[in-house]
Amino acid sequence: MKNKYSIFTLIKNSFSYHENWQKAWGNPKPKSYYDIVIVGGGGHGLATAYYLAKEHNLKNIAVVEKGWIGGGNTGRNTTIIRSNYLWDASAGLYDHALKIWENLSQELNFNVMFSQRGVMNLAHNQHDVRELKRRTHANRLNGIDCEWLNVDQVKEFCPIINCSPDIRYPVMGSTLQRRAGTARHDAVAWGYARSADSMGVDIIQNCEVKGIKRKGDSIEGLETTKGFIKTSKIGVAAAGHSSVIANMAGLKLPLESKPLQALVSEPIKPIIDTVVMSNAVHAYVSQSDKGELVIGAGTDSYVSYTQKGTHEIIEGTLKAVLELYPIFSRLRMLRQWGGIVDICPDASPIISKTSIKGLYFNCGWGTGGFKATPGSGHLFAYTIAKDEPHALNAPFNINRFVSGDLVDEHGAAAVAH
Ligand code: FAD
Ligand code: PYC
Repeated sequence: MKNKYSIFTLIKNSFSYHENWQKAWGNPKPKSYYDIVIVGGGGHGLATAYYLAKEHNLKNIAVVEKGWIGGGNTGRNTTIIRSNYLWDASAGLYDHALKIWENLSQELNFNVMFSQRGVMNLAHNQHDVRELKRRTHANRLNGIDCEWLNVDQVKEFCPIINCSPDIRYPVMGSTLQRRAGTARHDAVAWGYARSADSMGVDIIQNCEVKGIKRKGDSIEGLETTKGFIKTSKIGVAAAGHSSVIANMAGLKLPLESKPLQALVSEPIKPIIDTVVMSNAVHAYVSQSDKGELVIGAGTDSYVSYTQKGTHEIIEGTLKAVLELYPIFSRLRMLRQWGGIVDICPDASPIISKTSIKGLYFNCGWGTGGFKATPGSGHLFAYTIAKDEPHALNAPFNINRFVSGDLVDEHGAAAVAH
């Protein structure tokens, strides 16, 4: 494995996280007033609070989380991190995040196990080949590393892929982004939470937002299961549930919420030291540091808030995985789960002010927001603190659905569509 950190460091970090949580964070009662309340204690919300405190010197901040921090999509995703998106706006956004990932463990003094083991995107037909070659060129023009591998090079880089021309979806080449890779999902939430907490941010778990109080076009506060919290700025980072919260303020968002599922196998010795995505067959595979194969599927085709998903989707994914990697045929599944992702019509996110003064949304990441966590938190904090977008998130404003200035992204994981 090309990982800089050992499993022992991870275990040590996990223990100190739990001790710190009990001793230092506890679970504070909300104060009656905060300058800013972030809704959602996932990676995006916690990173936002961290950058608000660190870069904008704002300290009277709360993060309210209905469950436990990192228990949403942050702790449920397959941790693929890459920035090989097609359009300039997306490339700018995701590469901003990737650059922060490269130094995040050091910055937070917390091992997020960022591992630049490379991400491959396989092509299975002429259309894929053209689309992925076009993306390779577009990435390079944006200064993003990307290579095109022919079939022999695919076999050399990842020998367990079945490159026979006779299979149902033959491999015809692949892109490779070497700076891309994976990280330890919940460590990202813990690392940001610990640093935000040390700068005075209140992180309040088991605190569900039930209502948003407005006075005219301004925010007055939040109704929560722990009482009313007065505030003049609310930043929502509640993936999957953004529309529900927008409705509380009388706003409608152009989002669909759907289950996306994943699974891991029983742990085995190191067998795949990169990440392989295959958008055409909706299957992607990597191996965690514990040895489990991490396998992702496509979204369910219907909207729902059930965090599980249908077996039909998993079956289709496993058929594709077995054809591409016959060596996995006798492996058993260890566990399967789902998360709810909210998807914009153009497969790009929203990081934006709204028509309501003091209400900001960070949502619509669909199947691909984990990779964006540090960049998204950084830019959302800027937008909330300055009440205007940073140049990098300006294209991802909410008004694009009125103006028609969409960022119709083709580099989003195909599982988004
Ligand atoms: P979350 O971590 O979901 O945090 C939002 C929080 O808001 C939750 O903890 C929730 O409890 C809380 N909340 C909701 N409603 C309320 C309320 N009313 N009051 C208070 N709190 C509330 N992305 C990638 O880049 N790469 C991948 O490989 C990848 N794979 C994925 C695989 C799966 C199976 C899934 C489900 C997603 C995947 N994603 C991936 C997408 C990624 O997980 C998300 O885009 C990202 O984690 C979103 O982070 P977040 O902090 O916004 O959301
Ligand atoms: O956005 O790269 C991605 C991704 C992979 C799996 C789910 N999302």
